[in-house]
Amino acid sequence: MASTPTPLKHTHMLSAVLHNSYHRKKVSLNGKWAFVVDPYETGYRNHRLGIPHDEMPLEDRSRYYTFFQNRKPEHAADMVEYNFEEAATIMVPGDWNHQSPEWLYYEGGAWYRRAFSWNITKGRRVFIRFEAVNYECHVYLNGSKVGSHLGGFDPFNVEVTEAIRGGDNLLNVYVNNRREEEHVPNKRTDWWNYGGITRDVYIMETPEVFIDNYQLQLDPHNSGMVKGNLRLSSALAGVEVSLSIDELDWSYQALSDAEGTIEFTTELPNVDLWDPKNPKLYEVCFKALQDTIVDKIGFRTIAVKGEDILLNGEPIFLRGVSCHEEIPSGMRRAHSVEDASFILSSAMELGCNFLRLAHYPHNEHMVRLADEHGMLLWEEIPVYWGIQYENPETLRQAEQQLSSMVHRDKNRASVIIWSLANETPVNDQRNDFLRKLKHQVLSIDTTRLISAALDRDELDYSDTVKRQVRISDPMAAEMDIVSCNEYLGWYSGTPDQMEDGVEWFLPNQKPFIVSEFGADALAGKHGERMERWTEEFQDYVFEQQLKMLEQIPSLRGIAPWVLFDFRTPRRTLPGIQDGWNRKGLISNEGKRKLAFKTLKSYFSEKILQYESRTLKSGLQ
Ligand code: GCB
Repeated sequence: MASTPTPLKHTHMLSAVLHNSYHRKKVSLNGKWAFVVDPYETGYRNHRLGIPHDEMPLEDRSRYYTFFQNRKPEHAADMVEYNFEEAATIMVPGDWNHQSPEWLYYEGGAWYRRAFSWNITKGRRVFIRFEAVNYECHVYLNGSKVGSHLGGFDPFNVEVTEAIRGGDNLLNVYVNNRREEEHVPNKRTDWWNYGGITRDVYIMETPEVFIDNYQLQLDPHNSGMVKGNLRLSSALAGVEVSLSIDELDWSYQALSDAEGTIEFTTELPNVDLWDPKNPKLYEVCFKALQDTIVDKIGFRTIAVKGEDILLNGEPIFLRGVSCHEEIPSGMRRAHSVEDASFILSSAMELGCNFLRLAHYPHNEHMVRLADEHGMLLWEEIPVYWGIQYENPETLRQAEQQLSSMVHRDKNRASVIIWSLANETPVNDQRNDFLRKLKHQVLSIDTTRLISAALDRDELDYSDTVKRQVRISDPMAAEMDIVSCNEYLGWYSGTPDQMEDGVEWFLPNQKPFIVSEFGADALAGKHGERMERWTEEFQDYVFEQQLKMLEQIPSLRGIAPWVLFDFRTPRRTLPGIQDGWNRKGLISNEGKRKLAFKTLKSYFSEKILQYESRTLKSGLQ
């Protein structure tokens, strides 16, 4: 009897946030792991029942083998049909697709295994942290299940205090990147679905009670004041918690309440404010019981007033670009500090002060670097196109991804916008879905702006009338910044049709950002400016767009699509696309296309324009 695998619904919610694990002491598990590709999920599901081994009734489990048991034949006649010792190896972190030509388009299940040794320290708790695994992940330590996770771009922690042994340990990780309708994103995206353990993995030790989560940010509504909160890992009352910034000679103490939390608003005098020209970070030390953790935090405010976006009270223009987390020349996911720095420096070369990290949470390295280099960020989750807005499981997954992104980055000065979604169809269920997401962000962080990349409509027009574009999405009214992806001159008409101008109908009294516009061009393909796919056509689109956008009084930023050409199996045009989206300003081989220069000079003009408007405080 053939068995159809049941879709997986279960996943444990992993409770510890372990905020700022970035600066916790840790032991890296990066490196070479054994790797077994398992397209039929043989090592994971019972082949007759089709259900995962760890969901089978206990009495049945021993009858069937699974790869996490790490069995070895004891006698020559024993039958064990897997062998990690003889298996292929793979580098962690790193998507599997680029690591062997056979795995280039692989989507499905795979097993990872690595051995490590450990010294147990009494009274310490131990966690394994995965910065990201795409998409479904089950973790087994020494043959026992210790956790699981769904979601391709958000970090999670698995507590292994009980399961870890002094001496040798074996860690098995099952990963499946099969696309599913109920996932976030679902089956249809315009980017390649890299699989595997794509970001760092490490072990962290904490005291029995540790500082699990905190936030310290300037109060956007009270100048000179800082808002803070901190949560211990246990609901312990009366624990003395202290925060200090030596450089400012500042400290704050409080006792935890019955939930193990503190919450306060207090003065933070003499702060040198963080901004793109002065990305000043302070070392902040948090202490409670045996736990001490240091973070680097920049202090700034971000707010909107009418049509302005105010950074530290001064109007700014967001000179941005959108980017994926991909190293195109390597056809791989970016995962290291060096990778993040490569992407960031390419945006800085354009003259950007703003980067839209599309379409999912990027690596923490990127956010930390942006803090150090003064780059403003838009972060988003892959609530993208037509996911299942009516499905509570889809909402749960979106909320989990959003909450872990906001928790991870809520102390980063660079992050100014949380984006809830990208190009999502307007209907009641979707509106409700986005409202729930907004509510969730606000339950964690009230110091940043909320937006979403919305669609726009075009009104009917004839050749004699100016084109008319409007945003009629009701969610626009609920955003701090109205943003939309508009592709005039590419998906909608041609660039010459923009010569007569375009009339925009936008919600009143809100800043407006164009979160995407662009055009495909194959680097090195030249021709007339009305010949599609040439650099000249792309450049013409950019020229027309920039001219048009300048006419919009509430325009406060742009993030054109996209910094680099990126891989996407949706794009099949032979000789031009061949599996790549060619809207990059930089090609997959690093060539700057004509439009790169056009955008760069627009940004230099913007710098001058804003410099003269903000002489008092200097350019943001
Ligand atoms: C969009 C999407 C982006 C696509 C882009 C395109 O609106 O947000 O993910 O890659 O258009 O090139 O069509």
